[in-house]
Amino acid sequence: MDVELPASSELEAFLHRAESELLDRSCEAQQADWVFATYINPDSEALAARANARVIDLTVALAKESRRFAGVAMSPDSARKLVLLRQFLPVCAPADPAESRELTRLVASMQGTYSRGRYTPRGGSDALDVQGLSRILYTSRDPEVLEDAWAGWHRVGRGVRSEFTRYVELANRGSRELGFPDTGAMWRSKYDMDPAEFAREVERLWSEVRPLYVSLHAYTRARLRAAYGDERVPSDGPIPAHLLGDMWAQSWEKVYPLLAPPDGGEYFDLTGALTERKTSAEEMVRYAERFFVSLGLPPLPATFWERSMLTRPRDREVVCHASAWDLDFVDDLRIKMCIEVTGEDFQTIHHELGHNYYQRAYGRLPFLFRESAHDGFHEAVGDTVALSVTPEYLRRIGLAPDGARFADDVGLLLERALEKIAFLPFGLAVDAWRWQVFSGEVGPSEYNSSWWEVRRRYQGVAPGRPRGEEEFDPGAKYHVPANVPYMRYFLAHILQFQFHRALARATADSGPLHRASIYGSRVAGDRLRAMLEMGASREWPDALEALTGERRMSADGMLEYFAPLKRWLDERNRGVPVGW
Ligand code: X8Z
Ligand code: ZN
Repeated sequence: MDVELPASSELEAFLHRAESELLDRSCEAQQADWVFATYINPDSEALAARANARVIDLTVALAKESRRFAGVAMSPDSARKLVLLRQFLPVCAPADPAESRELTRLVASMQGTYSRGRYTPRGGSDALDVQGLSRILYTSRDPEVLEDAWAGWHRVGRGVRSEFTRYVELANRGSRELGFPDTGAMWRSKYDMDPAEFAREVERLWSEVRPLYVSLHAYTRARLRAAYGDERVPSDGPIPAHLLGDMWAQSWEKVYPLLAPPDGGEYFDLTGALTERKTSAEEMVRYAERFFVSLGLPPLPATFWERSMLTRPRDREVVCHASAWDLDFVDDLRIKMCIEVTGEDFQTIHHELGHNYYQRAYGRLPFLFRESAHDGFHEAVGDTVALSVTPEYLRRIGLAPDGARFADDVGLLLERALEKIAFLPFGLAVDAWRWQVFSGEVGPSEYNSSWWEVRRRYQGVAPGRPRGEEEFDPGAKYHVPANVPYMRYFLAHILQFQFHRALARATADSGPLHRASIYGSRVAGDRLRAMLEMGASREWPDALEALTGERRMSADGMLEYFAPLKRWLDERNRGVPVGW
């Protein structure tokens, strides 16, 4: 017996309704999330949870309903929209409304717990949040002080563990109802390829850059051993995670002074230059905006300046972790950050505006296309621009005086590598761990041991002292309690160099990549815009091609950028143990 298929006009009508309802509910959820993130209290938490549950319920219902169009003749756009509808959610909830509400409540509550985390360092009098404790991690060189601040912050994970355990259960139930084996598989299905193939793709990219990481790791370990002593840093084992200048040992540029090549020239102190000028948070954002404008993109709307949260309010609890928003999915752009006047935040601001410029570029497309090509693209845009914040650029815009002394090439590259290359295995480890958790390969009784096992395997780092199962160290990294997938940042770190190389070459800059800046280049701006304006309307290889002419993600740009450093490191590492 033939089953009659719905007409394609019925599909068009369905998509039209789906997009309009999703836009409506998503705006409501964005508004509730914004209020929650900038004013944490039990009411804003409950409202955000409720609004998010409404988006999830609607999306899950629509995704299920869409199954009846399988086999219907349709346009490429409609086919693409059906794919995107199934991938729309960062987390699926079970059909049971009580369970979907419970799930979104858990996510809001875990975020609140994380944001309220405080610890008073030994001998101190003030309870510090993650920013304050992080400052200790990158300013102190006393290993006891470092370990105290590190362990103090990581206590926040304990309060996340039980909610996380239940969240895994509910999220998996929701993913299975939509036909995915588990939530990790659902996350891996968002890359226009088979989920298993995506996992292999990630391993391929990692294998291309791993030799560079291993060289950097060996050099760093040897220098930290010289600074902190043989009893604190092993000659051939993992590096203690609290000695790398960052709470999660994810980026190591803060320990550059301990690692700087002798006679490598001074590293320009951007933090010092900004502080000396008494640069305000808003002025920091203006610098980044001017960069985007120099590429031919429009200035930010007036509402951006009226509605953004640029600094930490004194009178209430907020989510300080930086993020970029588009509340109406058109041009109600905002960032939310607790900006400090540092070179690091100068870069993060470029990162966030990259999100805003992407959002605005795709804001006129049909709703389901208002996304990046894949989530790694979203994370890569602002970082690509920030790679053009070179010494020469800082001089051009007058932030560095004419006579400023900069590190030589090796110094510049080493600092960048400590930020970008060191990050790669951390970017992998967070979701390598979560994928195991969602698949059930790792159960709650091994959450913490498996976390350190994965971090040791990829990063070659270890906690200063053994960590038991009473701790929950993944819960001390924002994206875990906040339910934000993390593989996007690994991909973005590779992609930004691929983008940077293509844009630098498009401007006919044939010099070394680390000296290239696209500032002021309309040619680069047009290329970038061509990709941004596509949003998610096409599969990501099409978007990649629009910017780079290539259809495969490749680490070649990154390897070319760091090639002189790799040679230098390998010379330094002669006679030094490599690996862990
Ligand atoms: O979370 C972020 C951005 C917001 S999407 C500030 N990043 C990751 C992190 O902080 O862990 C940027 C780099 C990696
Ligand atoms: Zn981001």
